[in-house]
Amino acid sequence: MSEVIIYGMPRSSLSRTVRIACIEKEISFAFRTKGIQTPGSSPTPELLRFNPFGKVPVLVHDSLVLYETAAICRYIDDAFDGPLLRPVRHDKVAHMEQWISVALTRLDPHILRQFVIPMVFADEEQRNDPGFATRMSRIGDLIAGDLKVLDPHYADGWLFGPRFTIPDMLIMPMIQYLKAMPGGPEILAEVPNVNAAFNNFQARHSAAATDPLLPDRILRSA
Ligand SMILES: N[C@@H](CCC(=O)N[C@@H](CS)C(=O)NCC(=O)O)C(=O)O
Repeated sequence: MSEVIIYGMPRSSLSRTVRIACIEKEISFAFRTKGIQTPGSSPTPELLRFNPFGKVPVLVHDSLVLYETAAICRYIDDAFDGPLLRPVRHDKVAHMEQWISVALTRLDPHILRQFVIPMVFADEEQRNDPGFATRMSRIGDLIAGDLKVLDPHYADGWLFGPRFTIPDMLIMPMIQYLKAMPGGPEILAEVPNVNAAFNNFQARHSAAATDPLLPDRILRSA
């Protein structure tokens, strides 16, 4: 069998999730960013060859080409020996699917698409628009509400107690971006279990090995 290749962008949260899954599964993989567009540009022909929607991450393994983060993570978990990235009991697996959906259809749009990305990429004119601060405050409130729902489920460590599973791998990288934004630490201060889980995440090898190393320049502009 050939090596797993992950195509992604260095600072893409979802690309990071699948890299974390590979590291936690203890498989060797190559992370390739060459030929992939920079954020905000049109998808490159190279990427469109693998994913007609022009998004990362993409996994290539032998003849398998796979896109969509949740599908990639499940494949990594099922196709290789190594620590399980999911719970064992069927009811818990069903709950894991629930949290994966929440992470991808609610937390990702709220935290990354509607809060972090506008904060980082807004130009001077957008920033001076009085509506900008109002929109950011409104979405900050939505995120705070989402995380309050999550918080009791992180009371025993990860979502499934001691086992670090796929939804944690989706959620924790989002929390890292949130924490780096103005207002983010205040939101996290209200959810101590999520905050403690994030501190545990940062201590993991998979987190350190995939850290987006956000430059001051980006953070200052946010
Ligand atoms: N539903 C997709 C979403 C993928 C996605 O939106 N990826 C972002 C990076 S986190 C991306 O490719 N952005 C680049 C672009 O839109 O040009 C998944 O779960 O993988």
